[in-house]
Amino acid sequence: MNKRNGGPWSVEEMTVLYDLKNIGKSYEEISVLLNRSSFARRTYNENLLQKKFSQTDWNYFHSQKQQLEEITESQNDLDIEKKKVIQNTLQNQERLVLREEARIDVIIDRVKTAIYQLPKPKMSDLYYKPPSTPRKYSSEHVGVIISDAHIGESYTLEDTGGISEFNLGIFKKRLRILRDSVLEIAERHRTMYELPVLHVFALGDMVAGMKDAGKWSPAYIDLSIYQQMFEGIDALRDVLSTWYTAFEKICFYGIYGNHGRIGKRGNEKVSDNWDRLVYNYVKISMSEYDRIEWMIPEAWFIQTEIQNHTFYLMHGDGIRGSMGIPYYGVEKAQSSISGIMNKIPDYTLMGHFHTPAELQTTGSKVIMNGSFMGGDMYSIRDLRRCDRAIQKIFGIHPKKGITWSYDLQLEPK
Ligand SMILES: [Mn+2]
Repeated sequence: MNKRNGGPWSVEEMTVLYDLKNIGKSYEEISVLLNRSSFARRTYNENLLQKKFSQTDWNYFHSQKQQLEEITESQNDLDIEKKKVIQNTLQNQERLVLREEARIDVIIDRVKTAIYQLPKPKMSDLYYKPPSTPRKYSSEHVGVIISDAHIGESYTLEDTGGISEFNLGIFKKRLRILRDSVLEIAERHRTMYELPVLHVFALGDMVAGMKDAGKWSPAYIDLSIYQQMFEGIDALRDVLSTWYTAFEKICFYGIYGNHGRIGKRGNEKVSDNWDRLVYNYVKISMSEYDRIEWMIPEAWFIQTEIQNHTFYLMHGDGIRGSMGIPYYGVEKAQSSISGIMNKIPDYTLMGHFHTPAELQTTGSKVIMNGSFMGGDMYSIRDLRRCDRAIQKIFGIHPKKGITWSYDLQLEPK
């Protein structure tokens, strides 16, 4: 057997040597026993054993051994303590999990109990029952905005790269669609309640304007201002006389826009305006229509009560902004107007921006009209916007104010 010789003796080797010698074994017997032992780590012969036994301070060895045993013992105690702690922790965790599960069970039980305790809904209550006799609904007024017709403006599909076109013929076609749509909407709503009064809010820019009066390009105006004016008169008389047959009363509000000004900005009074001329001409020429009320002020706005609600009407020019509809500017203008008028109008109606929109502001609502043109040279090229040709119509309830509203498409797809 080839074993490592030398190296320090283990406690076990030393102990066996000492004990066997003590009970009177010879070195020869001891060497046989040690060589066979499982912990043998060298070749034991008589000389080696004798030398080891005689040279060892056995008292010192035993005291060292005892100390070592004590240390081992306390180490074992520590390990046992650790194991106990780990075991306890695991047991605690198991208890916590169990407790949580129990809590959830209790909650589920309570919810279940609460649900069972709820009175069951009677199925009969859940069905809609139509009234046996038709319900009566209070009557409403109708409001329609006519603005931004821009009669006289003209551009072709070639001009706009196939996006949009406009001319007098297209205006007249769209006007007929507006005229008939108002009657159709009224007809639908009359199956529910009465609509005795129509409010026509003409909010300006009936005419495209004089070639030199504004920043607009004269290249896209193909009618003289005189022709624009008479086409505008003709258009308004057409729609008003038709609607006159369908409503008990018509209230006409005429607000002028910026395109109708006579001469460059600031040269004349703002009230000297081709739009206002159109409105007044229509009023005079329709004097026998005695169920039409006319409001055509010199000022650029009207504030009036309709169905117990305050309406502020304006064209909308002068509201500064960039890139299309200045929503913030509109809201700010609305709040400034409320300050001037000492009253917050329930509704502010305006045109000018050619984009239909409804904007809720503090305590008020702004309704913006579309135009007859849809996208024009300016909006398409400079604002990169092409709205559809749209005018607004809505219902006005005496208690609820504006109830419904529609965007009337003047060029249905
Ligand atoms: Mn305008």
